Amino acid sequence: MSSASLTLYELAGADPELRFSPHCWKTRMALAHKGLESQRIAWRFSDKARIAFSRQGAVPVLVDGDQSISDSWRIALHLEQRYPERPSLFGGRDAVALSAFVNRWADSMLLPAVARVILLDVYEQLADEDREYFRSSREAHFGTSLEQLVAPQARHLEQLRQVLTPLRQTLKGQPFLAGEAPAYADYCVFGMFMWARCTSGEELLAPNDILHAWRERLLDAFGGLARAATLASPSRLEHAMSNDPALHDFAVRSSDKIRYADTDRQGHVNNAVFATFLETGRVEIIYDPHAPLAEPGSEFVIARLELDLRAELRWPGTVQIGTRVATLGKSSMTLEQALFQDGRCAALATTVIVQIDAQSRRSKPFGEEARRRLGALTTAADSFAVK
Ligand SMILES: N[C@@H](CCC(=O)N[C@@H](CS)C(=O)NCC(=O)O)C(=O)O
Repeated sequence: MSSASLTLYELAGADPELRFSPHCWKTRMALAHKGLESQRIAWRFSDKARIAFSRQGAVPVLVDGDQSISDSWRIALHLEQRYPERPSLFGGRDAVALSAFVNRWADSMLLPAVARVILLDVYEQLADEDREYFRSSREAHFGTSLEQLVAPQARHLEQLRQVLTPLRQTLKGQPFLAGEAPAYADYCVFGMFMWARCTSGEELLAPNDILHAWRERLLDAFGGLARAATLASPSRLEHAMSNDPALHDFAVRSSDKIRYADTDRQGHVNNAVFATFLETGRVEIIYDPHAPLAEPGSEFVIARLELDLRAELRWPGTVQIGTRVATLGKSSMTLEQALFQDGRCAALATTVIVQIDAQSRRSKPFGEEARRRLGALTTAADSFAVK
């Protein structure tokens, strides 16, 4: 039977070949299980209009002849019903309800647990036009920034491995969740692992984990279909795993719009403007109009500014500024700052600020209140030395 009439819309990253959606992977595996070929179309979050015909805004969307089906579960049911002569996707009628349970479990328990480990990596792989939407929608969903969400990564990895316990116990008695051969229940879970594999450098499973061997078997299934998947670009991964600080490492976070006028003949933000962005972050601490840090008769002056330019800032966009107190002396403090665009660290800076007497112009010790407030802005993160 020809299957040329099947078209699958799949979520893609900045690299159109990077197809990482967990739900789309369920459908990829389901199509392969049925031995069906499809035309695969890269889709991005900002491309809602292209799937408007499906009357909803998420992928996968499968177009089968004149029918369009959205939602990976509904697609699975459709494939089973439409192609009954091909291998059963569920392993028989009775297994449909149990597979539905596994799918719900994977979506409601496993997906959030994986998200807490990889969601910032996912963000790193997205096309620029998708980033703001992804960040704001996912941050609203989880009620915290992407950086904060994934911050206790070791703990989240531990929690994820706990969530996987019933799968491990099941696989002690059989090679696949569905039994002797893989079926849709396996693909529901495997989709989550493909999501991580395609976007993140994080290894979710220890090599001696029974699930590791199960995942290997599925990577090899259907001629190594999943193993051949395009993976995250090494440069983006490298960035995500670099030792650069992240915005969440800073106690004070601000942002500035990058203006066209900030760019120079080289088309990037001019280096002198970096210092102005840093100032935006510092004044949030020093010149809060409702609670000025300087006591009456006192002012702050900069004694030193060290700036390490690490990447370009580009118009249009927004720059995020992280600021923290590194050390607090008698009348001076050292601030550490970093600039970020789209999660990428563009500059590191260290500034020494001295409190002076407005009249005598000489240094003047901080009062108790200022010391308390500045003390609260230090972070446990390792200090960086600008070189
Ligand atoms: N229950 C749906 C979930 C589909 C879904 O959430 N897809 C994501 C990609 S992984 C999406 O397209 N989201 C659109 C959006 O967030 O606007 C399914 O199983 O297909």
